[in-house]
Amino acid sequence: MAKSLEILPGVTHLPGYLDRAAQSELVEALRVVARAAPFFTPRMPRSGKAFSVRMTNCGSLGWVSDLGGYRYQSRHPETGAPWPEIPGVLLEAWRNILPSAPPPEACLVNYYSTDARMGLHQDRDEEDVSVPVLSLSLGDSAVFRIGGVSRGDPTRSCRLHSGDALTFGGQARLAFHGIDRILPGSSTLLPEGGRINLTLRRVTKP
Ligand code: MD3
Ligand code: FE
Repeated sequence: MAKSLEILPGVTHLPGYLDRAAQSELVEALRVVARAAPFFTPRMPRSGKAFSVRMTNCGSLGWVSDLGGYRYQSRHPETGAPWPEIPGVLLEAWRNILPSAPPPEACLVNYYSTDARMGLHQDRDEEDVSVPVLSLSLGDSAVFRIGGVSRGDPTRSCRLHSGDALTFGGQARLAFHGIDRILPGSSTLLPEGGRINLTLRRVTKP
């Protein structure tokens, strides 16, 4: 069994959960996902300002953001096609890490070029926040920041490396969090550079 660290209440870090071969297999599976569901540029609901992170999804539901708001929907916002299925390697990780959780419905795929970031936010578009979120990182390392359930709460930062898995449950499920920056050249996994983060989520109550 790989090591597992409770780095904060509700946050479990499994450093190097995926070995290099599993990471490469996952990248290939995600290239197939992205052919069916191309990366799109989400926009902020009020301002229409583009995110620097590009996104796609797999699963029965996908997270999207545009002038109409933040939401989960069953189809790609640009092609109108249903999202592709969640690759088996990800369902296996979910079952392994969260054995008592109901199956995930959404897998959000975030791509960070080396200059992308994600501001502090809460994930609260899911009906069921009793189930933890599972995050997997691939490619360049990131400086991740997490605070408390109020925006002004003190924050801590830690680095997320390729192959790391984290779960956010309990009091951390509604914690503010974000990505301060990507560390260019810190991984050779993605020939194009940058970072992919996957978040697997339960959206509806089972
Ligand atoms: C804590 N993604 O997709 S992963 C997101 O690296 C998101 O792309 C970041 O924040 C990324 O919403 C951070 C770590 C993470 C993901 C979901 C969380 C932390 C979380 C949900 C609740 C609390
Ligand atoms: Fe988030």
